[in-house]
Amino acid sequence: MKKLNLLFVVLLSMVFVQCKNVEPPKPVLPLPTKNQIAYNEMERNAFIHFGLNTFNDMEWGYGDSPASTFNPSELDAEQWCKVIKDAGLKGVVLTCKHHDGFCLWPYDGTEYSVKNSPWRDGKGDLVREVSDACRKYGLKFGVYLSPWDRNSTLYGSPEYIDYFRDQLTDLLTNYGEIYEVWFDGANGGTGYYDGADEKRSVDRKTYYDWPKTIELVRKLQPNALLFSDAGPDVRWCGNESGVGGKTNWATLRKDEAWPGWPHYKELTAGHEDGDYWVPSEINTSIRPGWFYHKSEDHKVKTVSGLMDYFYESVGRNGTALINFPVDSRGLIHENEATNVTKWQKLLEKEFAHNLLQDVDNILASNHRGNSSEFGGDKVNDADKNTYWSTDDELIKSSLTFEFKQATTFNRFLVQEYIKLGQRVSKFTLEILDKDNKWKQIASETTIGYKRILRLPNVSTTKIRFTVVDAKACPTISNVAIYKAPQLITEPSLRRDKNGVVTISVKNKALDVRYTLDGTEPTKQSSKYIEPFSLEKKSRVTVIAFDPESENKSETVSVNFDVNKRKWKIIGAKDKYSNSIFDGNPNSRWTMQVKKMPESLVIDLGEKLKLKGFRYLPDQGRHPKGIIFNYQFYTSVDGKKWILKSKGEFSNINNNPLWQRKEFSPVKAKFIKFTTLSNTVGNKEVCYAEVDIVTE
Ligand code: FUL
Repeated sequence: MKKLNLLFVVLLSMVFVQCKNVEPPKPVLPLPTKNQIAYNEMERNAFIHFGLNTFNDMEWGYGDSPASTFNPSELDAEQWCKVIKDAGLKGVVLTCKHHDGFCLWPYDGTEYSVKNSPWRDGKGDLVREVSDACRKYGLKFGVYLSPWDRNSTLYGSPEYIDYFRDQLTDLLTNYGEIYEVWFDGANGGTGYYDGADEKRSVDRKTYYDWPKTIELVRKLQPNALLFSDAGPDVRWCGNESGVGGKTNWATLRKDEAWPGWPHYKELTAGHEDGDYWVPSEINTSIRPGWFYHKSEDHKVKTVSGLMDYFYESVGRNGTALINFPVDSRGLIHENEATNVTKWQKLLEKEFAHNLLQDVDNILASNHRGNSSEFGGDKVNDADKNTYWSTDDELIKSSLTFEFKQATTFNRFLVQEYIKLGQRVSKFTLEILDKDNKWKQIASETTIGYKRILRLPNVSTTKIRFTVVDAKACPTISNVAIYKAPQLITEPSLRRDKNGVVTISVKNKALDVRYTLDGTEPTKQSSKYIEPFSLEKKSRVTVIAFDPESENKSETVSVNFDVNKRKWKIIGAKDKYSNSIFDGNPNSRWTMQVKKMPESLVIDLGEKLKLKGFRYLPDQGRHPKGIIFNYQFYTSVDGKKWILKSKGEFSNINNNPLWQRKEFSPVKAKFIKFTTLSNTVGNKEVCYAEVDIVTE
């Protein structure tokens, strides 16, 4: 009888536990706003850089390029939107005014706008055309308005702030709903400034009186998110190469970081103890430059490059903002259109089937209050508003997914229920191996809105996901696994000082074919077996074919100019000096010089007809000596020099890629590359590579 009583009490209390209303976990502050959550869910958006730079082959116009040079012949904003929509992107941010001050709408506060261009006989309004096209294609529309204005005479004075706010008011009142307002961090410096032609420095923290501008945005567009280096609503990820932090907190000690903060590298990871929710936006361009340059037509990110970008942005708790440098016709170039459409198709394939839908059992080490509301199955119910959680004190906890049959996967996706804050700081993934032992296949830090891991193919009947540490009990809303098709990464090419070309592929079993005449390689083209010597200026085009399927890599094409065998640096004794023409972007020659300017003089060993030069800065993680202001001279005898090019490598600090400068052709045997200043104002000068462009 006693035993029966006890059983009854146990059963009753079990029923009671099941029925009692278990309190949800307490939120971990700070929390996202509903607009920030909606923004996270957009996942991938488009950036458009278009303006006078497009027609003047520049990255940072000085503010003096004539408005009359803005003349797209076939501008079609609907073509942009169609490409963007087909790529699966959800929003568009347009550079309504870049640093050069030129307005893409007929703003009545300046003459420096589309109204003084031949485009649409000066009657055009590009902001109108793009915002209308966005609405037609179901895309959200956002505006980029550069705080720095290299054209305005007012820049640097208090009156400029009124001018800037007036422009902003125009954009935020006349073009419908705006989802994002983008303020660039590049601020102050040399410029045309209506003829003053001088340097105007501003205090980034105080000059703009940002709080008032923010108030204005909130009033005019209450749903718009404000982007700047450190927020207030969305932050920069600290680089322009499209790589989010593996550790990526959406939280930030914003008051320390905003506005204008030198420690911008910290923006990559955010701050675990951040007191504001400021998620990261991971912006990059689909080409090396932000604006269109014909010379970069063959440098469009490949599908595998775009895939890397996806996993390193959306897959790392960030929102992707991929830039399209609209070309001088006023269209998104076909190379971009082709690659982004393929990108979207591949993403659809990779995430076509969540294999966890076929799971037989999900075991939770604990679920909150034993309530089914917080059960392990909530991570697999396709409902973003339900989640698995544990009792408050049980932070370390796991979910085990059991399959009757061995399942092969290579992608792991996990999402936190961020309405209750970002909590997890460490998690692991294990599989049950053939000997029935747990084997760890990943150990990572943060999750946030979304985290995706790319893994080698693994086959198992049990997968264990463990939250090892978190700010409070975990709240996991979604877990998924996929088996993505194999993607063949394109080969890479380099040529050394002696003209020897090496083609590298990740997978040695691939059949690598190349051409030297610019045509697309086929399976019948020359087969790459070992490094070969390339004497003449040529374009090498390569494809890696999978011998076992119809799969092949993207096409890679590199223009190699003349051979550098005879080149000599005059006066250089440093053993690293030859790194500057070894064809290896990762080797470099760094110097501490006594004073600037510093000149690099090269004897080319023969007289050549030059029409330009190229410079690659330090490619390291913490680059040094990046040249900013330069002069480039040529000479036939090494004594009498002609100045052929001078100026700045705009935006090189944020985007340290190959720089190319062209000039009118000239015969020369010697070149002199002079550094007037580097990007940080110290006495370091570094060259990863230096090259010439011959006619
Ligand atoms: C940078 C700018 O200076 C570039 O030109 C570009 O607009 C990029 C998105 O932001 O800071």
